[in-house]
This record gives sequence, C-alpha cells and structure tokens, in this order.
Amino acid sequence: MTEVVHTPRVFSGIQPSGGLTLGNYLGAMKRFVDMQNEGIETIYCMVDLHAITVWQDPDKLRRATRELCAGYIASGLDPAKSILFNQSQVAEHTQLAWIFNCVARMGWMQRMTQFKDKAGKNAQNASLGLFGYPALMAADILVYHATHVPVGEDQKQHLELTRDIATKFNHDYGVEFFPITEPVIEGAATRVMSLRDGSKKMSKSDPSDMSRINMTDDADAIAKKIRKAKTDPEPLPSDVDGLEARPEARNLVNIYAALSETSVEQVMRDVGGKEFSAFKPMLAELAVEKMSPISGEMARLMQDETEIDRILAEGAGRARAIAAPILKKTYEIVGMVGA
Ligand code: AQP
Repeated sequence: MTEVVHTPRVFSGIQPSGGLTLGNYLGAMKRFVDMQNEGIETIYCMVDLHAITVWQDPDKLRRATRELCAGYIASGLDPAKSILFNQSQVAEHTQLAWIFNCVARMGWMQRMTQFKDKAGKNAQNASLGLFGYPALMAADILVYHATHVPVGEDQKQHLELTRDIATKFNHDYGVEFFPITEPVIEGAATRVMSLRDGSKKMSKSDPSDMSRINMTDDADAIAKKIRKAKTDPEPLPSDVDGLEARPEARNLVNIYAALSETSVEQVMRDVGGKEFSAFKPMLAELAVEKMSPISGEMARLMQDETEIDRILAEGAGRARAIAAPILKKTYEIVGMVGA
C-alpha cells in the first residue's frame, strides 16, 4: 500500500462552556494565531456540541458561542484567513462521529482521564455524550483530514485517541485514508494552573472566579487576582531548577514567559531572587498590557451580533465544502449505499 501524503491543515476548537480564560488564551488561542500567520490552512471551531455534554443554559450557550468568536477575532484570528464557525452548523462532524463510535473501543474510552475528572464520583449519572466526547473530537479533526492540532497539555490524551481511531479505521478497511494527526503542544504555558491551587488546571468551570483570569476581566480585576494569587513565602529562585516542587511560583513564571513571548530561562535571569511582592506587580502590569486590548476588542465586537453570526455562517459554508467530500468518501469506504 502506498502511503498517502496529506497537505498540512490545522484544526482546533474551544468549548463555549463559559467565559474564556488566560489558560485558553495562552494554551490554545495564541498558538492558533501563530499558526494562521505561518500561512498554513487553519480551521478553528466553537465546539458547541461538546459544550452540551454538560448541561448549558441555551441563552448562555448562544452568548458564549458568539463571545468565543469575538475572542478568536480579538486575539488576532482573521475570518478571511482562518475558517471560523460553530460546530453544530456542520452536520458532517456528528455524522463522522457515529462511525468513529463504532471504531473506538470501550476500553479506550474508559481510560480517558478527562472523563474521570469531569464525571467525578458520579460517573453513572454523567451523560453518554461526556463519555463519547473524544470520538466526536476525533471526528472534528479528521473530517477535515487535519494534520496538526494546536492544544493545551490537557488534550494530549484525546489526541492520542484520535490517532488510534484513525489507525484502526485505516487498518480495518485496508485504506490509508485518515491522516495520523500531530498534536502541537508548544510554548511556556501549555498548562496554565489555577491561581488558587498550583496543582489544578485553570478552568472556566472552576467555582472560584479568583482561580482564573477571564479574557473579559478589566485591568483592576486582573491586577487584584494576581496580587491575591497563592504563592509560598520564599523569594523566587535564581534558576529554573529552583522552581521544581514550587507549583505556584512555576505557574506565575510560566505565565510571565508566555505573555512576554520569551523563555522561562530568560525570565529567571531577569526576575530570579525577587520577592513575590516585587514580581507580582510586574506580572500584573504585563497581563493588563497584553489582555486589556483583547477584552476591549471583544466587547466592541459583541455589540454587533449580526456580524458575528454572518462570520459563523460563512465559515460554516467553507468548512462544509471541505468536510462533505471527506464524509462521502468515508461512507463509501464503510459500505453505505447511495454515498
Ligand atoms: N489551563 C489551561 N492551560 C493551557 N491550555 C488550556 N486549555 C484549557 N485550559 C487550559 C486549552 O484550551 C483549549 C480549549 O479547551 P476547552 O475549553 O475546549 O476545554 P477544556 O480543556 O476542558 O477547558 P476548560 O477551561 O477546563 O473548560 P471546562 O471548565 O468547561 O472544562 C484546549 O486546547 C485546551 O487544551
């Protein structure tokens, strides 16, 4: 069998399951913009169907989807360069997900740590959608034959599952049809941690608003959250090795490095040995400088929902034009009459 070489194509998505956080920005969106500007074909989705794996208020979901689109654009995504759309407007995602439900194995899904984390002790009461989430995520990616997926560290296991699904599909049907997608997990902030607990991921669904910086926070809120961020009593160490076993210090240094687009090593050369009382105001100033223009632009874009909806509909049309022939070919391979 000759190996098929797939043209580079980037896909990624974010759930409109609440307000965006600095974690989403540094771990995902900032990388989305970098990849767009490298001139690769880029497709970025608001994954509303993933969001409802946990109950969402319909009006809040609509608002969060539009706000996410505004966040994408305010961060630097250009609808003329990147395809931007919400997942539910392109039915091919769920159609391919069904096929992948029949390819993925129960045992694979049961190993997913995100399901265990989100379902917690109440797994019997979690939705079937939450359990099947990674098969839909594989379909989101593979319905475009995407070759690269920029994500934060927490999505690594789901991307491995996507590769397993593609490999098993290709093997079971004797084809080289789906690419084996590469995760792109890069930068100093692939895992931004909670400001209240350095062992927990910063997350939009954390009950404590003080645990995260929201992309809609104003300058005062950002500065206050950084000032109150949990730290230990020691000054910053003089080098990177000294951050070992100091999760809160490491997190603030990583955020500083990512926001200032420099390496953690360089940050340690600049701020090593400083007390937190001196470092936190530097970080707050940097965070405000980088995030305030984005939140201001998001607020401006949100004043014109019709325009946002137009961008999403146009993006969905462009996405469907890529996805439909790939789904059709998948149906043919699987043996569906009329495909
Ligand atoms: N703390 C984080 N650090 C780095 N990257 C992060 N991402 C999320 N949190 C961090 C990355 O953002 C992208 C979109 O994530 P998502 O919203 O679709 O789902 P999630 O990972 O489950 O994010 P949240 O904030 O934790 O949402 P909830 O609370 O609804 O579950 C992904 O690339 C993710 O890696």
